[in-house]
Amino acid sequence: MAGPPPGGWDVASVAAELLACEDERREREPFTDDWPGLDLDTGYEIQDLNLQKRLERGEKLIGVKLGLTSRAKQERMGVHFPFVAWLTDAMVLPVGDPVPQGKLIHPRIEPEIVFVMGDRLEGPGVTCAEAMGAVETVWGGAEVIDSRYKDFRFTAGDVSADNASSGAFVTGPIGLPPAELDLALEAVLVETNGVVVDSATGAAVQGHPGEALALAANDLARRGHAIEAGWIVLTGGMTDAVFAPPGSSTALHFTNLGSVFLNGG
Ligand code: 0L1
Ligand code: MG
Repeated sequence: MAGPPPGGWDVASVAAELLACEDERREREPFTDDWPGLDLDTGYEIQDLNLQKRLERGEKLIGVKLGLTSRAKQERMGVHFPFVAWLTDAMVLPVGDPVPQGKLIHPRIEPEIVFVMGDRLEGPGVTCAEAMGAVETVWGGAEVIDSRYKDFRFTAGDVSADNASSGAFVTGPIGLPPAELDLALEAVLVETNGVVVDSATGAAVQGHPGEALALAANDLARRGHAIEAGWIVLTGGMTDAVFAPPGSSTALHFTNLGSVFLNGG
């Protein structure tokens, strides 16, 4: 932790406030407005504390997600390095369900390459090739992000504390072994209300989504964790996220991994 927190905030009170904002669908200003010392590692402490609370209330840990692994995301959010957050079963959106507007504040949708792990992966020192060797299947996915911060305004500390704007996610119809894909070239078209508004390939994610997976394993090792067999890993938004208000429709069309459709409810 970088310096004593002013304004009465500390790891425990920020964690409690963020979970309350999530439960009450309440947005707020970033904590770093008052507590500039809330850095990435302090954010991770807050994230870990809230993971414990999520588990205590019955959620199951099912994997991890990366945030800000693409240049498109980094430039839009003004935070220029990637980081890791937790996925629980409460974040799974059943295929065909609409964006859960009743649970989220201001949802946005982003396309992701998603891994299901066949083997445990433990850093430090994991390379892209080692990481890909531990992957069982690759999927296209949609993450429905939601920030507890007004207008998605945050620093690295704020957003890591906020579990990387976690909301919900859904995976597409086709899972393939990694050897059957050239992931750097796997493309996605982002279609909103019938108009293609963005596109990218897997190379947008750290040059190759396997690099993001390696980064996650190495970052988690620093925090005393491994990526477990069977876990789901969201490797980070390939493009900027699109708004998903009620009445909207979003389709993410992957080259080989099928299409993911989400209506705004
Ligand atoms: O709100 C955000 O955009 C931060 C989380 C980033 C998620 C991602 O890059 O996949
Ligand atoms: Mg994401």
